[in-house]
Amino acid sequence: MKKLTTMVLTAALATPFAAIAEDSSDPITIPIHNWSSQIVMSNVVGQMFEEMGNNVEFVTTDSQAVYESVRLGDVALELEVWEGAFGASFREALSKGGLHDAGDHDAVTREDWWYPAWTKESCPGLPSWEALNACAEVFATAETGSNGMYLDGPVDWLKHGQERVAALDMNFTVVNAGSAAALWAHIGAAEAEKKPIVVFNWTPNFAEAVWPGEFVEFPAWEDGCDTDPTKGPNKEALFDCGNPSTGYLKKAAWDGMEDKWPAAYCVLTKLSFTNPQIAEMAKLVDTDELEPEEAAEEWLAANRAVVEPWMSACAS
Ligand code: TMO
Repeated sequence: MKKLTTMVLTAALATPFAAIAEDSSDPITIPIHNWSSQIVMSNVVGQMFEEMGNNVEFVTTDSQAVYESVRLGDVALELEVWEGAFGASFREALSKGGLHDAGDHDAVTREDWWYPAWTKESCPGLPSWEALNACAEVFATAETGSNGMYLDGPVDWLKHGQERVAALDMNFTVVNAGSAAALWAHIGAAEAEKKPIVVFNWTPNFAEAVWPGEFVEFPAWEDGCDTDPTKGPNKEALFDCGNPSTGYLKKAAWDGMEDKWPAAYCVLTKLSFTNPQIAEMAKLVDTDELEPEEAAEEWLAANRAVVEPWMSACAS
């Protein structure tokens, strides 16, 4: 009898995969926000978890408050922590405890004021922010008077456009877009007449394949530019810097995720998407007009070789 036990144990130890305990059958709640790559990526990863036998549910949440939800375990994870937009909320939740950094994507991100290439004809000193400011009138609209109009992202992205304009004493009026789609509509409407515009944009995104353009170069980001007035050129103001030009894209996890869904957690820590992969996820929705779930199916079908190693390394 004793001998048999030993043999069984030896066989178990010899299996090629580290034996990961089974995931709970409770649904893994994945938060969804208001830009396409995040929604598609969440569906891609949700479909991978389902293939592994998990139950998954999606919940639409505010993109800043979500860090509090991850910390409390109301949602299990966050797949796109963009340094520029969400670094501050992520750091704050980290300091309170309950969530952790689950690793970086390969992608390098940038989020900032941006213009389509034709804009440079009306304002040749671009991409410098000082040149942009000297051309402010070129961007004036009926509502902004002699000030230029800058179309910022939806309010929940906390881009602090207004604070930046004030800190750098710029002749611009900041208008918040109601949705990401409103940004694309604004660029599309300007395109026919090659009207100069400046809008919030980011990379990786589908937009770079549709409209060549450049980010405005603001004073370089310094850590603390959002919390310490002495950082950046205006020693009395916050937000007087551009966003990080080589920002991170992280994954975040609830501290309880590893115990409750060890195999899914293992996949979360291993997965990492590149700039082109993320731009493609957004394109399937924003250009090809697929529903996010179908976009995720299509993306997964075309990228089995990318995702299968992560899943087999984490099989329970
Ligand atoms: C967070 N975002 C990608 C919309 O800049």
